[in-house]
Amino acid sequence: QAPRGFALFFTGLSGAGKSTIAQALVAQLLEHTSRAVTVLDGDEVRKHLSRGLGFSREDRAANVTRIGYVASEIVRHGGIAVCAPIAPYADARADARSLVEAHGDFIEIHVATALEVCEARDRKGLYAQARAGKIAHFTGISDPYEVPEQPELRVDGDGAVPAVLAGHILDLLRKRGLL
Ligand code: GGZ
Repeated sequence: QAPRGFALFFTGLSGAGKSTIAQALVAQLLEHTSRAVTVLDGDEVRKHLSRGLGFSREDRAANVTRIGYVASEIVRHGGIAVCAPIAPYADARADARSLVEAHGDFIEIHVATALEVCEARDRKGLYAQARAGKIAHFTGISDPYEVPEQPELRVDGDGAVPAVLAGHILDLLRKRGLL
């Protein structure tokens, strides 16, 4: 019997550490499974799957729903999908969840790094640009982030080591019988 597929859906602010934790997780995951792991990272998705979309509520919803659809196809075939968009709106996250849950498990992981920490890191200089009014609708500055109420897991990205957080996620997967 083919193993049940699942999606790991990271959500959180820009600079929260979603991609870094996702990368650490994939590395650890591949030590425990020979199943295909497909990463749908925010940046990559916007270059390909969602090219042309902006950051209005509608465009973000379209982006997140597309990610959910691709993840659902991966999960339908028994694969593992790792998604890492900001996904600031609860209703779009719920759409992605219901697409995936038709075929397997949806594990929502809120990377709850404080805005102050994300802004202090400002790895790409985007927060400074948003504060200067050069980027409109920037999540956390001039656009909302709806905090997930009941994610499967909430991790505090403030000072944590990505590999340690990834370890906690693997523990959760084991507990759920997914690994
Ligand atoms: C938020 C923005 C914006 C605005 C450009 N708001 O840290 P990054 O740079 O690499 O990740 C952010 C990425 C967000 O795209 P997502 O597809 O994850 O967003 S959503 O789920 O809401 O559709 C950031 C960059 O794009 N970026 N403009 N206005 N982040």
